[in-house]
Amino acid sequence: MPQSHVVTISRFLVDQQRLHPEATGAFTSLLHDIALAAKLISREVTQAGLVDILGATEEENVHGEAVQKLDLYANQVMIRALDHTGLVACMASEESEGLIPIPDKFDAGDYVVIFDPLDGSSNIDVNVSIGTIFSIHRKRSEGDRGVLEDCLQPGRDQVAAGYIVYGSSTMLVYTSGAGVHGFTLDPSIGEFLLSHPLMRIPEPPKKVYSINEAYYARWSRAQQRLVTHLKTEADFGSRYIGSLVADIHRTLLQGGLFMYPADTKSPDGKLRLLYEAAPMAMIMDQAGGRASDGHRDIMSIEPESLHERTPLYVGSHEFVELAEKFLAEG
Ligand code: AFP
Repeated sequence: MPQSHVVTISRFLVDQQRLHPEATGAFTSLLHDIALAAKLISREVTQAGLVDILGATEEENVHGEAVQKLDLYANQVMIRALDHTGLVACMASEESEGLIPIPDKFDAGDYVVIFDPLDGSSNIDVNVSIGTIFSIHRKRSEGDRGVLEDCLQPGRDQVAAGYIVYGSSTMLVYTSGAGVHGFTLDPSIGEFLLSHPLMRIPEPPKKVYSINEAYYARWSRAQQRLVTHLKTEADFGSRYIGSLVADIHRTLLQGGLFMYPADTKSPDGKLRLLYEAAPMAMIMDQAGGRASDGHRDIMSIEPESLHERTPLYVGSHEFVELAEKFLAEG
């Protein structure tokens, strides 16, 4: 059916900016730069099967995981899209151990951008959806350039967060605190078009839990009881892709409960607070859902280090609360 009007992401961002007469346009430009990076990464991801770019490099990232070539490419694209704009104070990435400073030859700005350039990269070779996740804070230190402390802010202080899912189509989903909006990339014109304005997690939600159940034996008794309850008494179905952005995107669109709990092998869980859990928490929060580490709101956690991990329970409000109830009972 023909659309009565088409709204590009650029148009949408400018319209949003107009709602804030005090806005300088810096934030709009920053999101625009991220959308450009997303298009470049999307192009490579969709061509990955065509060119000889697949397969792991010799390098490992700071977590000792094999880094694949597309991760390095995506990391470079994000850094290069943002480092010279004069909008960013500093950056941090899953692929870099420390802070990524803005080179001295460029001006620095007020925003701190933390990202996972290509999450779920072990899925690249099998053509499963992967994604980029980003979290934006305002610099709070006094100096001209950002410092580590600027990155170590709780999720509730994010000014924006979002992800791009490279799936059967490429979608950019973001919030800047005024609802969650989704844009689908039209590859024929190279534009993100508004396809999902004001996204809300459905109510009532689909009863679906999402967890890597192969780790059952490593879970706490409470975690085991929770999953047993969901499938035997609460009549839930199950879906697990193993690619966070894709699992969260489904949960946002259909409702449900995504879990990556602590276990005996990973006592703090696997997922990273600053560039996985916190941005997804802001999105879910804005869409009417919730995110918790099982005991407290993800948005309230004060980070201590850049690559810190956290257990994660995210999705429909009532299901996250149910998980917390089971975990509190021990
Ligand atoms: P990779 O980047 O190594 O594929 O890890 C993806 C991820 O960080 C996240 O996207 C998934 O939700 C989670 O790991 C899957 O972990 P398991 O393989 O342990 O289920």
